Amino acid sequence: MADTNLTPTLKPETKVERPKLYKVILFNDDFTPREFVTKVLQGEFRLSEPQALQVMMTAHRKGVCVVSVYPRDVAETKATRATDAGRAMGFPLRFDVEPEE
Ligand code: TYC
Repeated sequence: MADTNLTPTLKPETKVERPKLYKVILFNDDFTPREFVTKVLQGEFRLSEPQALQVMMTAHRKGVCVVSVYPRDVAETKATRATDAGRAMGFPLRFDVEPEE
C-alpha cells in the first residue's frame, strides 16, 4: 500500500468548442418602407425601437448593416422569417447570414 501511486498520469481532456457564430445582415432596397423595416427588426430580432431605427438607418445609408450574431440555426431561421415577412407584404426586403471571422 505504501508504494501505491495515486497521482493520475493523464490529464482528462476537456475539448469543448465554442459554437461558431453567424451574422445576420440587413440589405437596403428602394421600396420597403422604413417603418416596416424597423418593426421587423423589433419583432424578429427583439431590438428596442432606438436600436431598430439605428440599424435600419445604417442599412439605408451604407447599403448593409449587421443586425446581430447567433448560432447558425437561429441566424438562418430569423433571417428567413424576416425576409418572408417582407415578401408577404410585396417588399424586396432581404436578410442574409454569413459566418463571423
Ligand atoms: N431605403 C428604404 C426607403 O427609403 C428604407 C430601407 C432601409 C429599406 C433599410 C431596407 O434595409 C433597409 N424606403
